Amino acid sequence: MRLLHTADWHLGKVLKGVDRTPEIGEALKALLEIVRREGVDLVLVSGDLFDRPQPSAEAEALAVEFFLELKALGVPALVIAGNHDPKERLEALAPLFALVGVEVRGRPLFREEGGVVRVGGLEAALLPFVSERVLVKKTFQEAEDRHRSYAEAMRRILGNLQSPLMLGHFAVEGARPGAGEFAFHLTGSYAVPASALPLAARYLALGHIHRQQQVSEAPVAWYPGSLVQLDFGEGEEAERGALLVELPPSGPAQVHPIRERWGKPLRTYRLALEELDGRLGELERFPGYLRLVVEGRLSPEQKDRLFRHLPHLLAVEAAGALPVVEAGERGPELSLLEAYGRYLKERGREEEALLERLEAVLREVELETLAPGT
Ligand SMILES: [Mn+2]
Repeated sequence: MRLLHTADWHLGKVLKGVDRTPEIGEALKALLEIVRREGVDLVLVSGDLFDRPQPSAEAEALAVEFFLELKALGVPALVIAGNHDPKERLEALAPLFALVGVEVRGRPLFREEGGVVRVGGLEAALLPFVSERVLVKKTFQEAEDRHRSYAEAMRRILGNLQSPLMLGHFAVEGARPGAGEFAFHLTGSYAVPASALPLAARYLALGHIHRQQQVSEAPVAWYPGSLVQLDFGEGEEAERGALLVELPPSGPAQVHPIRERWGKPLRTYRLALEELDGRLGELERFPGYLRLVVEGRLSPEQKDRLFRHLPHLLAVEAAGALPVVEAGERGPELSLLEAYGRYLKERGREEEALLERLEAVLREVELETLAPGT
């Protein structure tokens, strides 16, 4: 059986006012070409199809188009939600997706509840993102306790889902981050030790970390990486793309990495103020998006001039300081959740758990407002 494993599309991603969705859409077309060319039997999408709980209509349209094209090719797909996805929405749409041969799980289920499905004569376990907040309820626990109880709870869940094939969206201990975004999970060690990975799996299709890498040999477990470079914090050189997986009738999977450079590159230039004029030509010619970190004091007029001169310049920051100027004003208005995310980021606290808590509160308020009789 031939599988194409992909994850972390982040459709709807807006980087400092620039919507990356069209670039991600191009990468999805390239994936379909691989499915066609390589005679893929099954596609695995291991979470973070979307970048936020309320994705743009264009983002949704591109995902729908992708799965309809797969259907036209006669190729089924397994899909799990990641931490960025509209989990409930995916869950609600699951019966509709099933009509085109796509099995979608928005929230985690145990084996007996349908956490394991059959596809092409094969059993597959589907484990969408499980929030640390839900798994570790006592927020006043010692940090070390919290991380240990998270790992223990994940070990139990994984043990319950033994299958030859498994999809999961979580960080495995020791994984090399692709993005600043994930440093929290790794250093904060909300990560699953490799010893907790289910040995019955002949292939474990992971998502969450944006750098392509193998994280375990037994069971064989890989992250395919994101489709495009999503953030300046992700190295331009970090491996990403997709994975072509051969699953023989027995024995472990063989994985053939597909390394691609879909989308535009993002590059940070660190320059002294005096160098700026001399290197303007080089900056102009860079084919992707730019961030400048400048040593020395730039006047507001100088910044304006830079933004006017370099349309692909997205941010100018002072070296050693928090971001001071952003081109974000060009973009759509920020939602409350995005604004809070940006606030946390600017303070160096990209904590997924805090964002999720705010999201849950907002949802509760919404439900209360919409509840009948109120
Ligand atoms: Mn992701």
